[in-house]
Amino acid sequence: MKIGIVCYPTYGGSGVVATELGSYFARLGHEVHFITYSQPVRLDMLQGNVYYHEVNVHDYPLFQYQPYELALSSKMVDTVIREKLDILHVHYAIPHAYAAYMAKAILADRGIRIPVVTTLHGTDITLVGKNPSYKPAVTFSIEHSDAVTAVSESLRRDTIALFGIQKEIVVIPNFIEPERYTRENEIQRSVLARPDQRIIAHVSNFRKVKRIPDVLAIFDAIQKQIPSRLLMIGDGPEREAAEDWVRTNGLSSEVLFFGKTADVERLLAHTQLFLLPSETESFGLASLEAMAAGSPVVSSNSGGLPEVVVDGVTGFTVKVGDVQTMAAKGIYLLEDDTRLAQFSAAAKAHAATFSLTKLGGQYFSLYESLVHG
Ligand code: GMT
Repeated sequence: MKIGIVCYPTYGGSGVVATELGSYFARLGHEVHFITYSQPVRLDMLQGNVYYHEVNVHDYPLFQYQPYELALSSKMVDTVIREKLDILHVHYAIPHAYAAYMAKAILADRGIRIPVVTTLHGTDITLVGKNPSYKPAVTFSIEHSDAVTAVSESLRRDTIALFGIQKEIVVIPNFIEPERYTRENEIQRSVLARPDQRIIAHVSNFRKVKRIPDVLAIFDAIQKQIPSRLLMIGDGPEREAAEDWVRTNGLSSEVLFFGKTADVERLLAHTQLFLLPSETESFGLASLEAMAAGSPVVSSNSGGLPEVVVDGVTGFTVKVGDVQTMAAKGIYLLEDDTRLAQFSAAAKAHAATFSLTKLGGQYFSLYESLVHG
């Protein structure tokens, strides 16, 4: 099959999911065409069967805002025609579903039929999409996609509640490749922590929604009772304030900031507790990745997180903002080696049920039903 994928090319979860899914289909022998404004960060262009079509928006002094959707629709039209694509899969509704609707209409005018799958990822619905200035266009383009998927049951419910969507929304959860997470790797544990310390980690884009001050408060409470190090992985607007807080509170030697790094899996391999206290999270891909690496998770219970983290089995889900309980759950996990090993094994086993082979297969069945149906 010839598949067009539209996504954000950055470190965000939706871009990662789109890139990993496309790479998987390419490995299976399908032709995968990424259409976006820069090369997706996780994309290996040398793997074969993978193509990249850059969307260029030209600056013109008349425009206060550059018309990205127009350039994207036009690039989709060109790519579908030139590469004879069978299907377009757009990740993140804004503005991709809208641009895809326009591309489809233009192509229909030229007698070309192209089915469009829209995958909703979270903030396109819960934060951005419900903004009244986007709502009619987002609602329309979701309704007019040939198929709509959401990454969790919670996001499916939110989409129906916020937009009154009538169209069926199929839940296909995010995935990992279990074989990529191994406890053996070339980063020495001694580089990260002393032998007597536990290793705690957080991975995100350091936006407000991730509640970075909660991550630090939970860690602070834990390290007062259990010697620990915190690995802060990722980058974003809240990072500077977090670094200030760490310095002011004398924790500089116990909190390590890694920024954006390609070593996430290798760092997670040493992680014994993962923290994700987000305000809202449609899925929380980072928590699934941590579990795949064998780390239990203490997260908030918002959005789709309880669909990923099994409370009391693979970690704990706690009310948003209740940092005291989150810290207490973290201490409970870290204070007992046997208990920690049990939660670690359960986390790894549960994460394996979200395999790319299984969930990629669900996406592919959906493609087939639209292309041949
Ligand atoms: O976390 C973000 O704000 C980034 C956003 C994205 O662009 O990828 O993440 C959303 O999609 C991820 C992949 O499906 C989910 O794992 C995240 O939970 C979701 N983020 C939120 O709902 C806040």
